[in-house]
This record gives sequence, C-alpha cells and structure tokens, in this order.
Amino acid sequence: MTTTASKASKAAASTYTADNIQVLEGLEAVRRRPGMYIGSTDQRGLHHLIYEIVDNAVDEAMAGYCDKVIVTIRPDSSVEVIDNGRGIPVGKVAKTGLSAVETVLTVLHAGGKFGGGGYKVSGGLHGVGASVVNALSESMHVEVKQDGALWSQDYSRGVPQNELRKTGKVDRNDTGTTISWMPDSEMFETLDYDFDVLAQRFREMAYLTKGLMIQFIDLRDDGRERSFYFDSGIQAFVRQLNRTRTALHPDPIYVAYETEEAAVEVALQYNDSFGEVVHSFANVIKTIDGGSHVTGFRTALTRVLNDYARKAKILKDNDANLSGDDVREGLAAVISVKIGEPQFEGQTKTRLGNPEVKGIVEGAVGNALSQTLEENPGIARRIIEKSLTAARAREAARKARDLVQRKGVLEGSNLPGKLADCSETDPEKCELYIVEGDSAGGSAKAARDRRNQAVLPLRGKILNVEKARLDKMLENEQIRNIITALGTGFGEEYNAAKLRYHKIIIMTDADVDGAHIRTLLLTFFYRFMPEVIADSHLFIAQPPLYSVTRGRNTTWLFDDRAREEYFKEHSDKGVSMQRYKGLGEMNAEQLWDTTMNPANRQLLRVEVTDAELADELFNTLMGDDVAPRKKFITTHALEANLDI
Ligand code: 0RA
Repeated sequence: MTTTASKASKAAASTYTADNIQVLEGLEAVRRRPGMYIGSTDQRGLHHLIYEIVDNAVDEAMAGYCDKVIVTIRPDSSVEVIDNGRGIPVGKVAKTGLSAVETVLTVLHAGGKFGGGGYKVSGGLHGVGASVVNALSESMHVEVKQDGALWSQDYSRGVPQNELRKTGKVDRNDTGTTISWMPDSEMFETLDYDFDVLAQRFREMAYLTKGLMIQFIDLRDDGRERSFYFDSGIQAFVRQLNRTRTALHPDPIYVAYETEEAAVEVALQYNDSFGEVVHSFANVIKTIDGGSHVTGFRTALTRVLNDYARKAKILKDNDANLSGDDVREGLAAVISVKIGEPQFEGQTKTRLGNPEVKGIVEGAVGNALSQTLEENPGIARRIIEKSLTAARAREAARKARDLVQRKGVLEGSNLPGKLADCSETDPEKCELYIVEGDSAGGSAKAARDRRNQAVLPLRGKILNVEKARLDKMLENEQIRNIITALGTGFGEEYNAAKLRYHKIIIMTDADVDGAHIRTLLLTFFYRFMPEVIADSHLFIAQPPLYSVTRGRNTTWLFDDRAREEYFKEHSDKGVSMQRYKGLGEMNAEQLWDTTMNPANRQLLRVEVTDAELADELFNTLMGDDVAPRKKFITTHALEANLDI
C-alpha cells in the first residue's frame, strides 16, 4: 500500500499534503472495517457497491442532467455503470487539491457534500459514496466525457494508478460518466450477484425518478436484460400496485410539491379491496418502517376526508369521525420525499426521522387532496362511502369478536369439537395438521403420533378471505375453528405467546382443489395472522404423488420429476405404480410413513421474503380479476416449491 501511495503522490507532488495522507487513512479504514461502511461483505454488501454508484447517477438524473443509466454485470463479476449526466467535473477542487473526479473517488463522504446545501445535491444516497466502492475494489476505471474530451483514470484498491488524463475526443454534446470496478475478492465472501434482487431495486429507482431509463444487463451465464422506464413515475407505481384490483377512480391522485428544504411526491388510488398498501421512500431509499413523511400523509388524509364528508353532509352531525384505519382501507399509495439530510432511525435505519418533513407532507397532501375532492365530487363520494363501509364493518367485526369470545366462555372451552388435540402441552413440541376433508382427517387422526400431533379437519372449501369482509370471515366455521385451535386471536389482537402449536402444517391433496384450499389457507394466514408466517410456524406437508412397488419394496415419489428419474434408473419390469390423487387413498400407516413421520417427511416452510411481491401474488391468486388467478393456479398448482 505504501509503495503504490508514493507512486501516486508523485503525480501530484506539489500538492502532496496532509489531505493526501488523510485520503489513504480513510481508504485504509474502509478496508479494515468494510462492514462499517457497506453493512456486510456478503451478497448484500456486494449489491451495495452497485447501489452506491447507481445512486450517483440517479442524483444526476434528479438534478435534471441525466436520463439514462446502463448497469452491466460482466462475466468476470466486474460491473460497469454508464450514465449520460454532466460527467464528474475534471477540474481541481480547492479543498483537496485534486480533480473532482479523484476527490469523489478517493475522499470519504465526498460527492454532494461539497456541492452546497439543498436536497438536489444529496449525493451518495446510501451515504458512503463512490470512494468506498473504490477502496473495496481490486481495480476501478473511470471515464468522463466532458467539453468534447474523454478523460480516464485507473485505481487499485482505492489508490490512483495514474493521473486523470485526456485519452480521446468526443462530440461536445456527448457527456457522462462511466465507472467500472472489480470487487476485491479478498474483501467479499462472494462475487455472485442476484439478478432479481438488483432488478427489483432498479425498477423501484426508475419509478421514483420519472423519465430515467435504467437498463440492466447481466452478461453472466446465458445473459439477461431488463429495462425500466416510467414516464409517469410513482403514478405508474400506484397503477402497478392496483393492477390486479378494481380501482375506485380511473387515475391516481397525484401530489407534487417543492420547497427549498424538500421535494414531496405522493400518488394514491383507492381500490375495492380491504387492504392498505403504502410504500414510502426518502431520497429513493425505502422506509419500510415509515416515519415523519408517512405520519404527515396519514394525518392529511384523515383530516381532509372527514372535513369533506362533514361539509358534503355525507357524515351527519351525530356520526363519529372516520378513523385513520377507515380512510386507509382499499388505499394504494406511494410517498416519496427528497431532502438534504435524511435521518434514518430505528434498528434497521428504515424509518425517516426528520420532524420538519411531517408538516411539509401534511400541508402538500392536504391542499392537493382537498382541491381534487372539490373538483371531483363523484370520486370524493366513492372514497368516503368506502371509508364509511369500512367503519361499519369494523363495528360489526367488533361485535362478532365479542360474540366469539362470549361463546367460548359459555361453552367452557375455546377448542373446536372437530379438533383431535395432542396430549403434550408445550407449544414448542406441538404440531397442528390442518387437513382437507373429513376422510383425510380420519386417516390423519389414525396415523398421527397423538402425543404431539393434533389434527383439525376442514370440511370442503373455506371461503375466499381476500374477497370476504372481516365480519363475514368470522361467520365461517372453518376459519373460526382454526382461530380457536391456535388460541392466539387474530389481526391487531394476535398474541404470539398464546400460540398452541409451533408447527402448523397445511396438508392438502396433490390436485388442483388441494392447491386452491392451500392458497386460501395461505391467504388467511398472510392477511390475518402474518406473525405466524414471519415467526416461521407455517409449513406445507408434502404427500407423495406416486408409489412404485417392486416385489416387497415400495418407493414413494413426490413429484413427476422424481418419477421420471426413477424410471430412468430402473427398468419398469415387474413394477407396479400407483398414483395418489388424494390423501384419503393412503391408509394410516402409509400416511404416517410418507407425510407425517418427522423422521421421513418433507415439509416446506412458508416464507414471505418480499412483502410487495407476496402481496401481488396473493392478489393475483385471490383478487377480482379471475383470468390471472386461473392461470396461476393451473400452471403452478402441482409445483412443489411454495416458498413465496
Ligand atoms: C456535478 C458535480 C459533481 C459531480 C457530478 C456532477 C457527477 C457525479 C457523478 C457520479 C456518477 N455520475 C456522475 N455524474 C455527475 C461534483 C460533486 C458534487 O458537487 O456533487
């Protein structure tokens, strides 16, 4: 390191000062504790490098100078990011004595920070800047096109290998920056990027930066490519969220407001579902835990809808106000703020702190929304009717809940009659099999280990919970049986400590009906007991699809692929094969051996790794639009992997 450093300093000998030493110390610090700067050195950290560089280009786009970014992963795992912005300035920065290019790429926290205040030059939105990427790269190459010239410079582990020098001529109108780097394999546990994770992030960035085209090219393996461009930005995002639902008004309501301090953009559109989907961002970074911008938005929404409903006499004098929950039922919204110095709070830094943002968003949304309602009384009425229905349903659900609880007290026990419980009482050791149909339920009861395995049979199809209201849902006996068997309550009243079984295993037939019931159950848990999934309590049993018997040996095959492989390896002479369409076709011993015995069985754990994706999936499965639902169920019904 020292040798390379002195080589580099020769180039700028006259300006070799304390600043340069600081630069080297800075880069050294990054290499010593990379996790401090990019979170981790696993795949996430590797992705972080790309985000850092792309963020710079997105800043340039936000400032109005760039409309295209091309990200390429090369076969050797190096990455190239090209933008058509102004190009990092090649001139000297007084404070560092270095070119702006070299400053941005070697000085920690440079980039934006010396460009003055205001949100537009927020720079390195993830906060650490391009110099960190450089420090963690075996090699980096930068090219800048500016004022008709092409400039280039090379680095190794953050240390310049040559001066920034003119290496060619370009058209005067042709400007931009290209940065390519090879991550240092000494620093990272893996150099394997996940195409889907990156593509999802670029899609989000493109939504939040309207007019910016992000092209993503993966040259590894067979090669893949995706381009993201949204002319209408977050309005397109909201349309996408509502794609599988029925909107209550044709166009999203759009709010854009800018002050010296902040830029606010909000798009919202109601649909006829009962859920709420709100995505919030600060400086293009997702704020999963919300924060001051979301609080400001919610306050404005509740206030404006109540004011309008009173003025239009939709709410009568002695009606109670609509609650926040009421006005957010069926809401799809995207909130995006851009500010100079975002403060990210909470353990995972996913909540926006800045208190001044609340008032700015509240004011902006309040004004724009009340104007929209005044100008579109038809839309206003539809939204408020929807909120009123929500308020009434909430009241009905409260009564239904009271009723369920009272009933439990009267009957002396909360447990449903159909439940065959286990004798063990430690929830950690207990399993509940939720089984399709009474006959399969009978087999499962006979097959189980009654010490720790309980069985709850469901009769026929349970109702579609995505389309059903809370109060309707509680009227359904099958659903009530599940809730009471688990003991936790549901929705806001869910109490994890009361869960009676730490493994809840859905066991349905390996046919299309079975897949449908499984989907209904998954939807129920996802919507009303998401904690069960988040805490890894939900599983799917894997009954075999075939048995092949040769003499006295029986082999169980779990899917068609296993069957094909079996017959590739074995001749089919003297073999009899049976297909099991339903659990009921197996006797108790077979069901135990193949599907319930912890020593042999295969369970799939249900996971929701991406809430947005899962939400969309469930809507595709359960939403109003029947066609995509059918398609999904028929093409995926018998796929083994249900991890979502
Ligand atoms: C204007 C000024 C500065 C940098 C940029 C533009 C710029 C940086 C990057 C990084 C990748 N692509 C870019 N395009 C433009 C100097 C630093 C500042 O004041 O922000």
